Amino acid sequence: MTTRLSALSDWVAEIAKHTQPDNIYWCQGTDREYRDLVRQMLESDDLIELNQEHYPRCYLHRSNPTDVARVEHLTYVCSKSKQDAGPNNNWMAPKAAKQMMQNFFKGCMRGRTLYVIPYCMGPLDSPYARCGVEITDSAYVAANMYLMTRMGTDALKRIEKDGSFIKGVHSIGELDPERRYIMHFPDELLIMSYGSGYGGNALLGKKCHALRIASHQARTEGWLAEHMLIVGLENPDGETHYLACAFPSACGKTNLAMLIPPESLAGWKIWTLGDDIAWMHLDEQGQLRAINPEAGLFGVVPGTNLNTNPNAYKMIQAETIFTNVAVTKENDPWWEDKNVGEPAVDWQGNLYDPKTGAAAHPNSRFTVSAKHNPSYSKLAEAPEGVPISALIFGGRRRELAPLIYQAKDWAHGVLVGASVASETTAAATGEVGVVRRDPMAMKPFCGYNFADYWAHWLSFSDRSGSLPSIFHVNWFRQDTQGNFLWPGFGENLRVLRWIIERCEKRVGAVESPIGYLPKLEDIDCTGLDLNKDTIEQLLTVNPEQWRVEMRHIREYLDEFGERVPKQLLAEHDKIVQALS
Ligand code: GTP
Ligand code: SPV
Ligand code: MN
Repeated sequence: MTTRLSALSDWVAEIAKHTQPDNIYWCQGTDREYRDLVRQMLESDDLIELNQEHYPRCYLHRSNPTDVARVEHLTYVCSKSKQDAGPNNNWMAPKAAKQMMQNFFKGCMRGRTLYVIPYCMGPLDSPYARCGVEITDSAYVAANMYLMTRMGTDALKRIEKDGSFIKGVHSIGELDPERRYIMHFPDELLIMSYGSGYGGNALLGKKCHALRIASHQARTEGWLAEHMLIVGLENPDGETHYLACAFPSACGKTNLAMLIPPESLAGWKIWTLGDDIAWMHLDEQGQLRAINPEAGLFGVVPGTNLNTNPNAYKMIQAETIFTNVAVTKENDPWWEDKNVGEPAVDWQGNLYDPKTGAAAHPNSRFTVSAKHNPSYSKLAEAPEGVPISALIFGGRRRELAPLIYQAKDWAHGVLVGASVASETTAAATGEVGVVRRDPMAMKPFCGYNFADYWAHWLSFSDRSGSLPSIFHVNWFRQDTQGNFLWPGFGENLRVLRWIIERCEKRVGAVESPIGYLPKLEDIDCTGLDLNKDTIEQLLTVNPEQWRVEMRHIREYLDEFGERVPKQLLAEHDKIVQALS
């Protein structure tokens, strides 16, 4: 196969000439092709067959032990000027960055196959969808892109029709952490990734295209590309509200997108649209609408069990690629808090020894097509997307942030988003558990200067009078012993219900300096083992702690200098005043 689009065939030829692969293969996106890829990877030991009786068509991939997460310190946004990338990004001059990458790529595919992967982010017939082509020398990447995107012949047809596409060049290289870089060239709509085979570093349609490059495009074109899940909540009367929620990596998006209502809320139904990325546009009526650019999930495995996330647990019983989990004696995949079986061999392939730490890597992941999600929404394929009633920001904060509060208006909501802070997780290499600022959960993913990004967010109120309400949640408050105060998971629907009632103006609230809080009696806690003190604690704003927090937020905003929108600082001042 090849293409009649010369911009594409010329580019593939140019990359092939430079990287010198033995073969070139154009992915068609058929099931048969996927099975061939799997067969090859089983032969080359890139995949290990799991117990096919218990886990049909499930495989295990063990990545290089130095290559188990995103590498934020090696990820760069190479815009023309450093200021355009902003203090939130690493920056290198485009020419120097490209030169360095060209040196890495020279001859790197000798002895390997070059896969050409045309893909479409979003439903193929959606005006909001955008296409790209990833060139890679990794069969694992090709197989994952098959499960996670609309890739192959149909995407290629759309690319030929559009005449344009995002270029992504990827090689696993030597998997040497010293020769590993993830480079973005927003002005050329180009991504170059070398030296990692892992998730967000290597599946270029995901974070590199659908967030970093897309956020840059979204700014110039007037839309939003966000690190958000999209979920539909259908009440017992059959009315559905759609929410888009931004939580940092490994902070609960997949879980919330697939949650199962608790018994006390029987009659509610939850529909998943997306679990990681939302592209949102204003329609002609000024309604914000969202599509999920992805078609599959690359989700955190540890913690998934029949209590926390039964939908996900069932979804990954078949047709799933597991990366870096442990295995049992029976060759079933195993992970911490699976609550079934015992680990025999750890994620690195060694006999499991509890002294060496977790059996599954804390950032072990499953890859699975969204079609296998029992709660997958039919509207996930709707070209026009779904109308969003509320936007929710959240972080992992053991103290300070209450369970839920509502921003007073859009501009305040933008400040709430810009102020998100969260404890770091295993999703990126580096220390775990330290609080860091992660505005809109986009710290690792915004493809341009955050100051300009906040201005872009603020500008939406000039364009629509019916924007969604904005909320902030925190499922992760802890007591002094380190126990979570809130049960979380399915029980989070109790909080989401209050959010919907607020959107429908059916419930009141208590005004506080930081926003509107629920009255205690308005969060239904029937059937929860939660005493009144705890719920009070979860819904309390401590002015002393918040004054300190506001100081930290201001210091953070000041890192962006003159470029920070005055309106955002004015919102900040208002809260400081209300707290004093
Ligand atoms: P990325 O895929 O990295 O963007 O992450 P995500 O936001 O989709 O995170 P995910 O839903 O996979 O959750 C990651 C971790 O948070 C898992 O270990 C979950 O068990 C845990 N978690 C999710 N929701 C809750 C919750 O409501 N309460 C508590 N205590 N933990 C949760
Ligand atoms: C994240 O880290 O936010 C992820 C996983 O969703 S990865 O695709 O590796 O970025
Ligand atoms: Mn993510």
